[in-house]
Amino acid sequence: MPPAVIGIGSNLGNKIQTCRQAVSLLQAMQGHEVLRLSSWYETVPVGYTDQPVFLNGVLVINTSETPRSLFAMIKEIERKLGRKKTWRDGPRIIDLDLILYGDLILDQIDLIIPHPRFIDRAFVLVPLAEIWPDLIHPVNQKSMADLLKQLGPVDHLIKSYDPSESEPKA
Ligand code: PH2
Ligand code: MG
Ligand code: MG
Repeated sequence: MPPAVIGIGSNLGNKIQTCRQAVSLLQAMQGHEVLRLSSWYETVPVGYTDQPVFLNGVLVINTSETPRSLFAMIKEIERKLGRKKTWRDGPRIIDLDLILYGDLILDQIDLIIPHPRFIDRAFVLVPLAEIWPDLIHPVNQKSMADLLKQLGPVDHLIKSYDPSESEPKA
């Protein structure tokens, strides 16, 4: 079963609650096992900036699904949690992105793996390097720790909740 990395983000509603619900639903998918979960980070919006701060984290699961069917399952979880269509990079109640799927390289019109922008995004690289620093990027062969170093100094990103905490800090 290849390990898949899923990026989780939310910047509308009760962010921590929705992110945790997403983890529960991902955990409950048949044929999956959660291997690692990062801390949750408050992050400034990248791209379209005039919107609330995000809560971001990443999860590693073992999957027995094909990349396509895993992708369909995470889109279904987004729908269940109330995701509505807005605009590109716009605000969302939940965003689940398939970042990596083992060392698979896939380039299709609606699904590109590895996620094409994640190595430029501290809100994915910081939590991923936290839980799996020596994971190798299948295209450029660099580790997550090295990719994070390459990104340079990271600010505007605050560790907010530990994955083991059931309730948010005051
Ligand atoms: N997601 C985006 C665009 N910008 N910025 C932050 N901080 N966190 C996100 O999850 C995020 C973003 C597109 O999915
Ligand atoms: Mg996204
Ligand atoms: Mg997305």
